[in-house]
Amino acid sequence: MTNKTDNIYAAAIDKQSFSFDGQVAEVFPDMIQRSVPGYDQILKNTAKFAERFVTANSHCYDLGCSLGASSLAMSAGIGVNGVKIIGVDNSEAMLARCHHHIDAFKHRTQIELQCGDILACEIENASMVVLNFTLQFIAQPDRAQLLKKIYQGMNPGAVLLLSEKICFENEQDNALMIDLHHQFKRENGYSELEISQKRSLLENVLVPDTLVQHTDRLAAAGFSRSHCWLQQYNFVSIFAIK
Ligand code: GEK
Repeated sequence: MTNKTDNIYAAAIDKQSFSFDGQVAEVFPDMIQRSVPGYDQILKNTAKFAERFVTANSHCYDLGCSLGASSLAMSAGIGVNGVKIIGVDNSEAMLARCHHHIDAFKHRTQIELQCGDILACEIENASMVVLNFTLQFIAQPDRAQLLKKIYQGMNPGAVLLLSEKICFENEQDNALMIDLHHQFKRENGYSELEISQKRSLLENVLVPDTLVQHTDRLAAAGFSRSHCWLQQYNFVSIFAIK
């Protein structure tokens, strides 16, 4: 599988906002690796959570699956039989590539892909649900309802893995974390123009919450406990238990 370099924003562009189109899908593995601190760690540990939480004859969900990296990570960790992983994404361009990706990598657990809105998909008999960097793209008023639906479709003792870009209430701290994130991107070869164009395109598309907003929302949805198990700058991963 070739990993094409993301240079979509290297020259000045006249796009009005960001979308998960064919151009983004084509360079996605490179884009997410170079843009999201901790992404590799999150995938590695997605497998470890799957190893511990996924039960026989249950479902796993990868909501906003993009090219299926989290589905494949879950599959790598699952040691029990009769499990189906369901990957859902509403970008046709992403899902078309996801099919190829999934076929190209060995996986022993069945992976089914659904093209659709995660706000509308059914969740049932779930022992693990992954929302890796997807909730941030859902309209803020819809987030609580989505988490409630996920909670209701999970079996007792099941795990939700929620990874997100976050913001901080204190403006100085927020600016520091954004600055360190941009430095991370520069160190990964992105130019100032690429960083600033991507930042303005994502404005109003990727809307981050604070860590407290996330944990409060998880508690309101019914989760008995949740913890941030990884943080790098303004990127976190949380596990929540039903
Ligand atoms: C990974 N989890 O590599 N319904 C379905 N899909 C959606 C919706 C929606 N309402 N909104 C956005 N998406 C992946 C990375 S990327 C994160 C996830 C990023 C999809 C969107 O099409 C995209 O594929 C994905 O959510 C977010 O572990 O690009 O920062």
